[in-house]
Amino acid sequence: MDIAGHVSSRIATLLVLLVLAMACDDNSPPDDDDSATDDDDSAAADDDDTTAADDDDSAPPQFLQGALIITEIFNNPQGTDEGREWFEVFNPGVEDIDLMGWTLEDFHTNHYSISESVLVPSGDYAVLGESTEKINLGTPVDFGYGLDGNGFPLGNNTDEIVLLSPAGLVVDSVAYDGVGTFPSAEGQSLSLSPEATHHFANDMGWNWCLSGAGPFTTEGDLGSPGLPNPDC
Ligand SMILES: [Ca+2]
Ligand SMILES: [Ca+2]
Ligand SMILES: [Ca+2]
Ligand SMILES: [Ca+2]
Repeated sequence: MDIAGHVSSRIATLLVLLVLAMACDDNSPPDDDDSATDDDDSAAADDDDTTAADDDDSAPPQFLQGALIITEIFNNPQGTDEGREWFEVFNPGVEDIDLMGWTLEDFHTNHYSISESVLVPSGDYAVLGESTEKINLGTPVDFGYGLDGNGFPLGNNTDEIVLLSPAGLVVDSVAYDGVGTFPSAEGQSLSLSPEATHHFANDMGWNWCLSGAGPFTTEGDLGSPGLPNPDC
């Protein structure tokens, strides 16, 4: 091929590439760079423009596993359990977390969606329990999810607490079994060892002990709702 032929061949190649470039955008489908309803970020159905309800500012925060950690469980209060159960979560991150839109589940029948704002401050705790009223005998419950049957009852021997983010991710779960390696007693909370404050470590019964802190109720129940757990 002579030089002229070579040059025209290169031009033809460039033209083909140009046409191909015009036919698609510069990133992954199915979005594009224009100002229509989609764009080049990764969030589906939103864009970078200023139209309300579809820009990037409205995307809910995304959470990773371990963004919250279940650190204490009071599944068996002295005497009747009604209105007095609770569990504690810890936020190890640098941002406060609002539990609105989060879901509590177990592996069986219970399913509870949190529909109001419940703040878990960075580096701090929140206590979720059956009641914020005096039926709980003074327990500092931050959010009441209701009583047995209409709430999130905690089995005294075997049960699970599963925390799901608004996107449906299991951020943490604990499946406890009083006849296995998890401790169990009436009137004492299950307390996670401070050295095991991690969403994997709290799956292991040997990282939990019966709390000797408190008492936190007039009945003498032992635990540390809303406060750091003592060493096991
Ligand atoms: Ca119970
Ligand atoms: Ca009881
Ligand atoms: Ca876990
Ligand atoms: Ca505690």
